[in-house]
Amino acid sequence: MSLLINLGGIVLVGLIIWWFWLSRPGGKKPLQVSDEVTIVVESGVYEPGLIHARAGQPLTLHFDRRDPSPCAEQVIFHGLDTSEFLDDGKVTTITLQNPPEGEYRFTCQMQMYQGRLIVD
Ligand SMILES: [Cu+2]
Repeated sequence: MSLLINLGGIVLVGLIIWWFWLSRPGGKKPLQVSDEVTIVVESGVYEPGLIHARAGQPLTLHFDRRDPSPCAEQVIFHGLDTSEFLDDGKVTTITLQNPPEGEYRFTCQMQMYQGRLIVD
């Protein structure tokens, strides 16, 4: 009898683990590998703020600036020697040719807007 109860407990624990940690396809969404991403610049955040790309492949980023404040006017890719001015109310496309493997921050010039680019 106690064996059955123990087995039942193990099955229950397994179900709980599966439910909370394994059955979440949505939880990994920001880390989908992309070669083309549209990033909305609004209210102090880049959306999405985390981009996952493949090394050795060109990466095209469309920055859709919806924030008129001067804070949002520039995006800087730290460590990639790339920066660009973003026109208010427009989409600015930046193509990174063969970004090397690594993790890079991209920010506005005052670093209030913060994003991360993972290349591997
Ligand atoms: Cu700023």
